[in-house]
Amino acid sequence: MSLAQQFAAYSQWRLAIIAATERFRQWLIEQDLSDAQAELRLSRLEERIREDKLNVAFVAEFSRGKSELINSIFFATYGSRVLPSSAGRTTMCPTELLYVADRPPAIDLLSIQTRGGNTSVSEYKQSPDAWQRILLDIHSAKTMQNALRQVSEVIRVPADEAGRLGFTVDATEVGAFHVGEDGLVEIPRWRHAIINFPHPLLEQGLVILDTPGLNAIGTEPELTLSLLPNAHAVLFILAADTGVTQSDMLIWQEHIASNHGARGRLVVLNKIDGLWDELKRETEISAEIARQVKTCADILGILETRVFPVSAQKGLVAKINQDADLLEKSRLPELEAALSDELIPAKHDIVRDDTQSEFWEIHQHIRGLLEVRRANLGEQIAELSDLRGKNRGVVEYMMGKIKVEKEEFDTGLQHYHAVRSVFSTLTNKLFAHLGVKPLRRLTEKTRQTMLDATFSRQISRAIRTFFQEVQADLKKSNAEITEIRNMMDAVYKRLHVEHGLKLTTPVNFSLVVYEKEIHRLQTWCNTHLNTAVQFVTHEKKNIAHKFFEEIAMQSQKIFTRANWDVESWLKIIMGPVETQVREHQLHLKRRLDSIQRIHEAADTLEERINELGAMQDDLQQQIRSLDAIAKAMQILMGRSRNSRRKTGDGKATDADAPQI
Ligand SMILES: Nc1nc2c(ncn2[C@@H]2O[C@H](COP(=O)(O)OP(=O)(O)OP(=O)(O)O)[C@@H](O)[C@H]2O)c(=O)[nH]1
Ligand SMILES: [Mg+2]
Repeated sequence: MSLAQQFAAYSQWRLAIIAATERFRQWLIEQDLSDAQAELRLSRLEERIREDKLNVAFVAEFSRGKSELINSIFFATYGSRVLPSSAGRTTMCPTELLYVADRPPAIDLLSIQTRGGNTSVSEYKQSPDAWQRILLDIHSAKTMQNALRQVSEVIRVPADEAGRLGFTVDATEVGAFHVGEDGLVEIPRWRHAIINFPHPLLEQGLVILDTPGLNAIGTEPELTLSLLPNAHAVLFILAADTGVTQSDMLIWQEHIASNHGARGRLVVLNKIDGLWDELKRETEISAEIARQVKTCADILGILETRVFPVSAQKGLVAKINQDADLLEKSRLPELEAALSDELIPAKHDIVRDDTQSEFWEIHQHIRGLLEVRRANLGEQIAELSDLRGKNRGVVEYMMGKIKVEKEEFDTGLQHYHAVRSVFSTLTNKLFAHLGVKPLRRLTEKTRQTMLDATFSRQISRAIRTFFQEVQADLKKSNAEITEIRNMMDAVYKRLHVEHGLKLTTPVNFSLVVYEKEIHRLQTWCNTHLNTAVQFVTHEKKNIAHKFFEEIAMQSQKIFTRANWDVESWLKIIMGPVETQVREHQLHLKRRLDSIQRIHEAADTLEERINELGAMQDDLQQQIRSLDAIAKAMQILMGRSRNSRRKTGDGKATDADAPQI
């Protein structure tokens, strides 16, 4: 299957998941089982799945053929080059291609001058006014090409201005910018471009990131810290005519190989058409290509199977001219197949994990609730059935027994209320360490220290202290999480043993993933920021300060997500206790009611037993419909596992949906 076909199949699957989630949401409302929280979680899940994006980044030194490769993989059907591709530096700024339906087709451009301030690209994304918009006429290839040529625009500025904007001006350093004969430095006109384009794959959530060569990647922290590590696939492109150069190696080491754990890294050896030679036999050419692939793999320290030799240019020509032989020779289809094998399973994983944590949790909670109701009803029917043929004295005895039970439970509840208050004290303590506000205060303090610093080591120390405090806060938060969990474990046990409530063990939770993310930021900081700080010039201090702003923003993002996770975990461990306590209270009240009415001869025993029997039938029916909904979702999830197996991914079955 081609990438487009696989993506379409995936999109259908995604729609089916959304439909199943929606059915579940409606059913909960109809059955009067929904609450505000479940409602919110399910509608958020639907929204997230619907709007979920899949990011593919193309990274390489300039002129390796990134833009041409994007044209050939995604835009051949337009009959010509959509992105500009030419010799020398072409793409001057990071360019995202995506589609958002409520915006017109356009290219939005952010001026390079914005680098002078402290605002990051992702913050600018929230304020559309900061961008210049050029509308795209998608029916005219010519006007589109003209508009897209903007990504290649440059301006000439004095060297100190270039420095202020974060460009390294140096005649000797690899990837640095040079002062021309006119005393000026040529720099990109734009800092970032976003192309909104109604292409079928982009409409389905694909986001393509085209990047400029080395000097631009290094100077825009957002690329290194956020866009590249978060991409679901990164294609690193080399060219057969240049081999692996020193600057290729720098990009590889700094931006791709160092991203441990990141999946979907593919290496492309482009321009293999340069090796085609009519005077050589096919086998000789293939051997030469294989030799180059091996050399690249050896130098980069990866498996040969991860290097894909292609000719982007011939692939594009072949697709436009519908020349099947040339397409095969370009080897583009092999790369496309590998790309979809990386992307689609990654996408399935994301949707499945998300569904797992929302749909299945709510399902299990409701399932548990219905089970409790069923058990309670059964118990009540058995209790009343036992009274058949018994005299008033026995009824009175039973009534007394239930009253005692109810009193005991009410006394037990006092303990539970005390626990609730400890729970809120502990969560307040937790949020005092993990909250975004305390982090902001710490950031502000660090920023001020950096501004006041006279020596580079003061800046380094401020950064080190910042990370130490952030890590310490996470550590303390983790300890508090353990304390809360242990307390809840004791509460679960007590309610289970003393009152028969069906509570097993509270789910575990930890902040380890976030600690790792902070650690990654710190590593980046040590390699980039502290080295920049080694030079004590005024500009370097400025750059250090700007980079720090980026770190501050990234940490804030990490903390915001951590807070979100903690909040939902707290609800997950507290929720079942609250529901079950409420159900048990109701159950005791109903038992007492029934027996009182029988005692007062307001109801006959048989009438009451029959009534409860009918309620039991309704409940059975409710459980059956819930199981049917869950079964349908499980089949959908299974479909994702099967398609993963097809791709040969051994981890396919490790996150199965819970058994029902
Ligand atoms: N022979 C040959 N040339 C190619 C191939 N792919 C790209 N090129 C040429 O290489 C040059 C650079 O291609 P681009 O697509 O602009 O490269 P890029 O990596 O996007 O470069 P920047 O935008 O400058 O970072 C252009 O002249 C392309 O025509 C290929 O497969 N074979
Ligand atoms: Mg380019």
